Amino acid sequence: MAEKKTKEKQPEVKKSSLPVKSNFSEWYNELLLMGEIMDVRYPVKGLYVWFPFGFELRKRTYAIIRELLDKDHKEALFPLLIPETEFMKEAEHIKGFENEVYWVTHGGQNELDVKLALRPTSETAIYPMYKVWVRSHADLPIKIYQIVNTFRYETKHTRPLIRLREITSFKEAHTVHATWDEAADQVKEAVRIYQDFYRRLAIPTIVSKRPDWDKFPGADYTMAVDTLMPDARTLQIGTAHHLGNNFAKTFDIKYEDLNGEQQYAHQTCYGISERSIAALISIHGDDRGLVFPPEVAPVQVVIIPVLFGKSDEIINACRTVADKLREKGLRVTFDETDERPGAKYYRWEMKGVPLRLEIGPRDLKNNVATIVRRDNGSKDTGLLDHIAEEVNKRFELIRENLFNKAQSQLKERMHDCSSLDQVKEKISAGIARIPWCGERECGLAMEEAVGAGILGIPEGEPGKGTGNCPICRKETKNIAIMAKTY
Ligand code: A5A
Ligand code: ZN
Repeated sequence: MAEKKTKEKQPEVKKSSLPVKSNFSEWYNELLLMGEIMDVRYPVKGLYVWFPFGFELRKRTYAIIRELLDKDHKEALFPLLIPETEFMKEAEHIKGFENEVYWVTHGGQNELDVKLALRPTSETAIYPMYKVWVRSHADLPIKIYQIVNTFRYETKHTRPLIRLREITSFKEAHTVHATWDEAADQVKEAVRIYQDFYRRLAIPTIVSKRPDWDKFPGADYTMAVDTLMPDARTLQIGTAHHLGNNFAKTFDIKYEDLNGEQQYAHQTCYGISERSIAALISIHGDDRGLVFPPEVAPVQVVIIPVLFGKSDEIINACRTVADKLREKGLRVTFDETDERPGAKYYRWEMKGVPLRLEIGPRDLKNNVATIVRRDNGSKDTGLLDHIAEEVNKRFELIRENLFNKAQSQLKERMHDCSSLDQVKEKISAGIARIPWCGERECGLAMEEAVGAGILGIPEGEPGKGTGNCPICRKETKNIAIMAKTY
């Protein structure tokens, strides 16, 4: 009752209120609220609240990254507060983060002797401990990750899930190796893990080596995973950094090698955040709301009785189907509310439920359910006797369709260019590829000229192209990708 009243008073929360996806920014913000992912009304800029439904999506998404990492990483947990003395050790790292750090200066009324940073990332919390933990080559490699909140005083426009001041779902891994080459292999492995992760979310990715001026502060180099958002801007959804022995030197992380000599260790770190969920929502969602791959959908199947008059028979059939599916471990909602079917369809479509099962008198007579796919709207029937198989078969199709659709959209919006004018034109709708000699001055001039960033040279492609650098005209085999970025 109460709900009905508010609905009448606030017509903007009605059916027509989700903006079309082509108005991406409005669509995104409204969908987070209507889909009950995030509440953006928390009274601190850049901080948002996970609704229970959104949190469940987060839980399922992060279960995948945990599963992938747990194969050969250990999960741990380090403190949120970092003493200024540790934080200030690595010069490049400080330079990169000093304008983004929140400081704790007081305990109650007392001013602290040593200020404490809220971690913007945890190198300086973890590496003092690695100094203690690493003794000999036999202790290596170490591969540890944690999933925590981190704080960054972002000055660019904040956006829910995309640019946060409290990143609530920061998965950071920190590894220690004997040699530089082993660390380099780990960076490759990290990128592979992230690609597997995003493949499970049906999100296509572009992997590239960031230009030197855009690498992680304190790293030798940075590999980045990006995806293309509907508004034609790319979003960096993961990074893996080769830290060389830069941090080992400042934090004195050494091991005794086989010859009994002390050596500096080599390190990597790699991270993802809830941007993964921003990408998931943005890439798959449509004008009707959320669309989820079955693996992460909080509700995987909704069952809706189609009743003409009161029918215990249909209700019972729906219950039996729900039980059968739940027995197979599926997440099922049987919507028994007395709303009209149309209103129910609308609600569960908004929530991204991959399959809707309708059971009416005719279905029951034929011993089938009508099955409607959320991803493409297709409608057919499945035998009640084999309902779990029918459902799982369609889950597979949905997963593939979502990925293929997203992948072909990405390909369609990726253009080979030979001049900066062409780049300028193409990046308003997507991603541009253009020869680049690889020199810093040329790269910066290219960014300046088109008003967009160089993501980097795509993985596996150095030396694969041919053309002339648009700035110095030198012939080059390297191709850079350029895009407007978040
Ligand atoms: N220690 C390493 C792993 C690190 O901090 N790397 S990073 O700065 O690149 O962050 C890892 C990932 O977190 C980024 O690739 C980006 O996807 C995400 N991220 C960074 N800042 C963010 C912010 N303010 N809000 C949401 N996600 C963010
Ligand atoms: Zn050049």
